[in-house]
Amino acid sequence: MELSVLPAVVRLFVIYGEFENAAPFGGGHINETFVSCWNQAGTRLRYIHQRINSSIFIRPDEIMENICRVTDHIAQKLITDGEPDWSRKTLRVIPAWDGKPFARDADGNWWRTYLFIEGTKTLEVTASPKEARFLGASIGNFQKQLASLPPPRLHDAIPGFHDMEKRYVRFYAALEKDSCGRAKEVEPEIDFMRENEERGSILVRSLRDSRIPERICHNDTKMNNILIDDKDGRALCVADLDTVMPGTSLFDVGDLIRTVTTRAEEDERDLAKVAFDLAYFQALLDGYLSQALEFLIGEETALIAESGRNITQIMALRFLTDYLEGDHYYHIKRPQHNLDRCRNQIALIRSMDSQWDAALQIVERLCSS
Ligand code: ADP
Ligand code: GN1
Ligand code: MG
Repeated sequence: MELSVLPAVVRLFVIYGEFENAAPFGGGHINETFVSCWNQAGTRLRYIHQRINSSIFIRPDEIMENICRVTDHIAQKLITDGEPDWSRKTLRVIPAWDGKPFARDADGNWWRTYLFIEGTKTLEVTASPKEARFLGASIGNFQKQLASLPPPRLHDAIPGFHDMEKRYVRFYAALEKDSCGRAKEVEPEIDFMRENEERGSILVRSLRDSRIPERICHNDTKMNNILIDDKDGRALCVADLDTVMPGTSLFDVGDLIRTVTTRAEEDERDLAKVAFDLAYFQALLDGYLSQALEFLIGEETALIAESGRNITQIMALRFLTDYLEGDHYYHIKRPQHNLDRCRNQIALIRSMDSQWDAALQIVERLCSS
């Protein structure tokens, strides 16, 4: 995208002051994110602008309706609870001049704007169990806050997003087509996917059969979607709300386990570094359950360890599918980036498997205390 469009784009939104500059920001795989600086009567303020990836989110208007409902609800709760820092603890949507929570540029691209939450950072890896605990607590709290969102049901931002069975259908179609001739390079990964297919559908089957309840969840709780307060290292605000929709609490705890329990980044190529760490697992769940145990049912807690393995598997499958299809979905920075990510996730599952009984015992202990 041409950066020269930014001055016109940022002026589509209701922002007071003189626009100074704008630049790319953050490292998400899906949207394009920018930060702009404004001079507001002598004070410098910043905003986040995102070009919504409308080939992935085909109804950006519905996404923004979900996000407004969710952020307004959380803001109301924080204010009612007397939280002075409420405007940093939830994203705040800035409307466009027509009052809508999005705007379209001259080329038809969809844009949105948020207040920039100052004094925060995001993590690509966790450096201590304490950080893991904060991250877990923030998602438990997010789910708790949204448990009281009044009807109607949120829109399905991406139907079947964590539906392993549907993801396998697409994987097999990509394999059959093999449009880039890459299948022959990835036989061990394909074998892994086949071997784990049956086990992988446990979450989606449990949800479909109503053995676990539908709840509003975030669906993309990897740790760089959580803003950390520079001041005290606590998880301050849950960001990247595109995928907030009905699902199971286990999708969120599973994605946290996937990203928080290893010191390696998701695309680390040295697989010896990709290790599941029980101390971080315990701290993460201790934080999560400090908020969530009051509403989770036994059928959910029984699947917590499995959820980490499950969401790691669905990511491995999606990275591999994208690699086979020619890297259309995730932003990549090198030719085999998606394959590296897939191998990394498989390595993480193997490491989880090697410590499985200990992980189950941790969950059992935390849930009974
Ligand atoms: P993507 O969907 O591409 O992952 P995100 O919504 O996660 O995009 O945004 C990308 C990054 O921008 C985040 O990881 C975070 O670092 C930063 N970010 C997003 N929203 C804000 C905000 N309101 N204030 C400060 N930083 C933000
Ligand atoms: C994407 O948007 P981002 O980068 O936070 C993806 C997630 C994956 C993640 C893997 C809408 O998240 O599902 O877990 O990459 N989001 C979407 O890093 O597909
Ligand atoms: Mg993100």
